[in-house]
Amino acid sequence: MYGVSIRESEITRAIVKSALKFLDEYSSVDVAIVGAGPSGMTAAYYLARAGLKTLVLERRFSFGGGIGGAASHLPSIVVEHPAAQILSEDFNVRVQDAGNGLYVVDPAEMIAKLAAKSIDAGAKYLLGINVEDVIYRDKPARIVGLAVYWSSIQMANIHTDPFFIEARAVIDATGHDAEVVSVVARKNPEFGLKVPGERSAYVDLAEDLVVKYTGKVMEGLYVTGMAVAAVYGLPRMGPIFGSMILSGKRVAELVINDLKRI
Ligand code: 48F
Repeated sequence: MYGVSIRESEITRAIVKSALKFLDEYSSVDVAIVGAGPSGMTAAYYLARAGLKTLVLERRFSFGGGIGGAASHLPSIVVEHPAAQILSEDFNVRVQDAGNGLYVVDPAEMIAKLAAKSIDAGAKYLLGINVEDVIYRDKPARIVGLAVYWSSIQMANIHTDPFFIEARAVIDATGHDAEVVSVVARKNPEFGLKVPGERSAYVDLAEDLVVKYTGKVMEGLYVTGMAVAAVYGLPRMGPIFGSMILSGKRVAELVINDLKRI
């Protein structure tokens, strides 16, 4: 074909060699982000841009988390100041003024550009990987990585032991269920974490509080995006995404600062 004869076994070798090299290299990272939604991808961009070895683990085979479903499946994402400027200036997303301090962006463009910008900055993504658990140390208590397996195994509902990824910092960007903090709270009660879940909607308050509470929940473990609302019992904000961008940027700044000091 096209002057080259393709051997099936060579296809297999090309896949296996490059995939195993990747998994070998990324079994230990500076930052592991769980979830490729708006907050996780924003954090990935700033962390990678700062030179940190950054890996995003996403259960689905696709980027974007809740961006694609947008506002009740209508193809417009609403953001406010200053997230609108950040999307425009740092991610080259086209932003339209909708009046009343609101701006709209195309969800497909937002997904594509958050993903592309973070990848170009050096972040790596593993799609189709489910994060099941964390790795911890005691005395002092600290999260030091993740236990993961393929999403297809989770969907098949069969048991297999996970493999491990060590990280200097883990970021829970899993959205409404705060899955990473929840598993730590459930399995390790001595760490004193609680996940009360988000409250009903109060947009103005929620947008500010999610950013304000973004950050470290215990040594080695940080939370961003809607997971912040679940962990701190904050109100939800529904179909407005500005705080997801600001929260992702903020968690990156905090982690960069903390890792510089270690
Ligand atoms: O839900 P998601 O978009 O989280 P976010 O960044 O943004 C929330 C908004 O989309 C929206 C909102 C804001 O107005 O209310 O909902 O906080 O993305 C979370 C991603 O994490 C993946 C999940 O598939 C989704 O793409 N995820 C969740 N749990 C796991 C996971 C897990 N255990 N392992 C791997 N990926």
